[in-house]
Amino acid sequence: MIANINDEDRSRFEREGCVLLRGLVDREQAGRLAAAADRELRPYPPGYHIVPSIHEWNPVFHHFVWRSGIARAASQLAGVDKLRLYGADLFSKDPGEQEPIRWHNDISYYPFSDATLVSIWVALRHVTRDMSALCLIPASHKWKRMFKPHIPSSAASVKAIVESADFEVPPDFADLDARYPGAINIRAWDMEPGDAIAFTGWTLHYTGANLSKQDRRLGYSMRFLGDDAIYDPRPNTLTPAEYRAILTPGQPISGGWPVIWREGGEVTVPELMAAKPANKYEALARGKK
Ligand SMILES: O=C(O)CCC(=O)C(=O)O
Repeated sequence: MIANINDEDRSRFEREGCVLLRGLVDREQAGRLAAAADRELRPYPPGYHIVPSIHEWNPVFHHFVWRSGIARAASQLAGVDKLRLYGADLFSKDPGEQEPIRWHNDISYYPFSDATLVSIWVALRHVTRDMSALCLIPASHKWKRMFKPHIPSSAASVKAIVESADFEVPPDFADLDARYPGAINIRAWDMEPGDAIAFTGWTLHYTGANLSKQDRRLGYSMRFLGDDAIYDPRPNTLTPAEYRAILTPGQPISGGWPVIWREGGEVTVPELMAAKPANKYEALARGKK
């Protein structure tokens, strides 16, 4: 079950570019997702792992993304009646893992110059600030600035494309916060399984080390895209070749990423893949130890 979005959630999302949604997903469902994530992560050594598109082959994530009503919650926040699924990533940080994901905003490495873009990051387990909670800079979406992307990946090819974008490197707000307590307005929350944070594609965010000695930090981020997204095939973004062929630079997108929510209408749910595609998504997963 997905909780309803209320007016206060909506106006905070609009005002601050991020909003905490306590209990958005019920605890049992979050527990099922966490167990499925642990099973998927079993072959990986301890570390910081990103598993993109797990919903394409894992039935628990497929059901959650396509049938739980989470896309409806995103549409209520954005105030739109149609959304596409841009992507969804599982982020896992094992106990003691120090690797941060540096401050970044997501639009900088998506092929859009502007877009209604709602990410919903769901805590699948308990998380605290010391356990690599998601940290955000409220109202940074209003700056409308592209920042240098960061992908904590050993995939040299992906890093080389995305991180060579010629955008400014944002300040290390976490370091500034430690050095000048109270000077920087950072939003970060302790969260229980099923709590979620929604944020826009322009909102700066970061996660730090997981200092827990025993608990894996598990977050699941789904990215929803409005039809107003203006296609901008900059060299430092990743767009599937088959989408590139049908999208027109400078125009709102008219196809490609699948429609996941249409108010009062049906959507076509893609079939679950029989198995995880060999090698296709390994590139972003990394293990250090
Ligand atoms: O959970 C993390 O470590 C990073 C999350 C993130 O950057 C995102 O959801 O866009």
